Amino acid sequence: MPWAESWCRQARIPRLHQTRHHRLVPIPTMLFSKLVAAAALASTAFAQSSTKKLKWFGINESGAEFGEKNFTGVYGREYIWYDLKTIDQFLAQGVNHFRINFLMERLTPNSLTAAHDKYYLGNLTEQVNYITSKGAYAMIQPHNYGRFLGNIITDTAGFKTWWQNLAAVYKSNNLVVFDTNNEYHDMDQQLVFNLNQAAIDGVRAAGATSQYITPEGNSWSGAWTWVSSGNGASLVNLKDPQNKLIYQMHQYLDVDGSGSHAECVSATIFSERLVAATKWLKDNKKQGVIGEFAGGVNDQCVAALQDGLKYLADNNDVWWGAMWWAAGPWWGDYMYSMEPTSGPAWSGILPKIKGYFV
Ligand SMILES: *[C@@H]1O[C@H](CO)[C@@H](O)[C@H](O)[C@H]1NC(C)=O
Ligand SMILES: *[C@@H]1O[C@H](CO)[C@@H](O)[C@H](O)[C@H]1NC(C)=O
Ligand SMILES: CC(=O)N[C@H]1CO[C@H](CO)[C@@H](O)[C@@H]1O
Repeated sequence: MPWAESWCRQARIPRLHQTRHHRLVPIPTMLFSKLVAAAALASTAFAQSSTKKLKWFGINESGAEFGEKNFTGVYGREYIWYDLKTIDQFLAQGVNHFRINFLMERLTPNSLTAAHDKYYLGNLTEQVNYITSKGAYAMIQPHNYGRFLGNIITDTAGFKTWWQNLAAVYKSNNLVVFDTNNEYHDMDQQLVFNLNQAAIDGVRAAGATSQYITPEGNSWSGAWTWVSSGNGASLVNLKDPQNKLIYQMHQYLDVDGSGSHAECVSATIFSERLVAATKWLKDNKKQGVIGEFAGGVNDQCVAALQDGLKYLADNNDVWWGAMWWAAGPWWGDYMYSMEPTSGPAWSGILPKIKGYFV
């Protein structure tokens, strides 16, 4: 069965190397007075702030990037798109943001500047339109780790063109969010900066001016290493004329932060791994989102997830939300699967975390 080989082969293996982290953008003025009021409250007392919520409750939809070493692949054999009925099931649970995984090579075969494959783009657009027609956000997420056809992308001009061409398709849809790339890693830091800046420039050059963009960092975009890896010092200098950057970081709760174990290190490991990144966001007046997080279905992980989500919500002046890893039709009994309704996390995690979101 395709799912079995797919999940061990791709989604997880890259993570084994290590960690992730990420962040975001400016606070809408509307919210500003609320935030000031909240900050005042928080400083007068360490009172309970458990009523604070996160505005983005996200799910990673994974499958269209499966078989990722087979750059072409065939729909239904190497990869799959997402069942639109499951989108409705997530919406009913309060999920309002879908991070859509796909492969760059299937969209523009052989070259960053090639024309779009009509069918792959057709499927991506069908997903995006369905999600946004329901009022939810659709995150366009090339699941490429800063690579194209297996090689680190060094052609920043070509990367800008790739983004300009794709953003043009969605430029009038305000509910689309652009994720520059999934989990850059083992790359020159300046190149990671340059690729993020090229993506931002390409999106804006396409006339997509109202959408949020989420840069990701090197080192698998880990939150816990956002500062120590050098991502913070480098990516703080990204420029967006629209001032709508939301830095995207990833955070897993297992021993090596790879998202490959069911066990969580402790009941407070999630919040602990967010402290340095939260300070970076606040110090630099940036905004962030946790674009991937997960833990196994067990009491310690549930406690850690709740503690971390409360921490994020308590700091919702800088954190927009968090996106569970993952859903998709081919995950089978994968320990983190939140696919309705058979995924272990659908019944074991979702009911226990949804209260932290708006
Ligand atoms: C890639 O996918 C195609 C289409 O399913 C298949 O025929 C081919 O054997 C695959 N190649 C590899 C190397 O897996
Ligand atoms: C999705 O991809 C399949 C396989 O290439 C294709 O037959 C179908 O027409 C595509 N759907 C859309 C909406 O483009
Ligand atoms: C934010 C998030 O969860 N991203 C994940 C989405 O799915 C891919 C796998 O297909 C992961 O590698 C990403 O980390």
